[in-house]
Amino acid sequence: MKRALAVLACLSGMLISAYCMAAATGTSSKGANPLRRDVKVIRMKRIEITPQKLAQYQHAKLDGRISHNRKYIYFTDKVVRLVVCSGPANDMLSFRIAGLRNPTISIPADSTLHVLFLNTDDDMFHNFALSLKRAPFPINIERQIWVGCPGLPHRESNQLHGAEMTFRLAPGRYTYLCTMRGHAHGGMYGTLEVR
Ligand SMILES: [Cu+2]
Repeated sequence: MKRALAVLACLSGMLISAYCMAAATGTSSKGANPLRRDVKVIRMKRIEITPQKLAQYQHAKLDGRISHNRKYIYFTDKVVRLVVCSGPANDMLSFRIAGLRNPTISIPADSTLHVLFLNTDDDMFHNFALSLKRAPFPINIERQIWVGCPGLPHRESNQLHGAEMTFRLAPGRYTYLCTMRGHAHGGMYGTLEVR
């Protein structure tokens, strides 16, 4: 009897720890989603701009420091502004930030992150989203693993579609990505570090 009780206690302990682990990694549908805990969306607004305005945004002063190898942008201010565009025609499944391809962005803890995402592509929908998941990404991205703007239409002759987003993030390592089918899988993602 004692042995049976011990086995039972051991089994229930295993079940409880398995449940706790699933909750922590967000694999349980009942557990809290860590993404909701770590990423707060303060503001999200769709905008439309003219191509003339695009050049202004793209050449706006960058407060961050670009590394010599042009792979990182390091911010020290508590207010961070990023202008993020979809890649050029010969590299559509990528982002451009301050002219860099999918750079790693590093921002301080307790900062407010303003992202202006602009779809500069002329034939594909793209979006900008944040996730706790890391590459490699599957072709179809589950809705519950990201927060960000919906897919924005490609540019028209005199109009570009964009979204202004403001986030507050817990310290950690995030991925910014495009969640359109096959895009992150094809390389449309980068790292965002909150240190
Ligand atoms: Cu995309």
